[in-house]
Amino acid sequence: MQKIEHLGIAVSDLEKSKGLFEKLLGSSSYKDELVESENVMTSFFRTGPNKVELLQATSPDSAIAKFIEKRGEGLHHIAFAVQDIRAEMLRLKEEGFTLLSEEPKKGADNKLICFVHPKSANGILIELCQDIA
Ligand code: CMX
Repeated sequence: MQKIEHLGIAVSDLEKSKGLFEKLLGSSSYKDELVESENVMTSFFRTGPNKVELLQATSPDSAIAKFIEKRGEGLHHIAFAVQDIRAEMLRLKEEGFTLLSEEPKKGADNKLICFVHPKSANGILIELCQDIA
């Protein structure tokens, strides 16, 4: 794993939280992106070499809606940058982690992504992301 690529934060009201994070980080969001396949609207901030991703559900079926219903707003996942996502997926699978998909999927911000189930990672949802060249 190369570095923490971003922290994902589940929010109920993206516009309101964008305002809050703009004040907190002292910078503006550089991108809003709808990820239809995941039923989420996202907004990204840069913090030095890392990023913060705010995620708002666009449907009651969204993992973000379920998360907020159960746990409230807050830290949702930690994403690590990887150079070769398929190799990391294989390595983690062999180490006994539970991957949420057999193949990487197209995620937000021009990335190939794969999630590791929080139940196999000390209660933390982990995302792997590889830049799409
Ligand atoms: N962190 C830690 N625990 C979590 C969690 C999270 N983010 N989300 C759910 N859980 C817990 C639940 O509380 C539940 O715990 P209990 O069994 O103790 O009650 C357990 O995990 C199971 O949760 P579930 O909602 O019943 O559902 P699943 O087993 O199907 O969980 C999950 C799958 C949580 C990994 C999935 O729903 C999820 O969050 N996927 C990621 C989706 C996502 O973030 N998409 C955005 C992508 C945007 C991008 O490109 O970056």
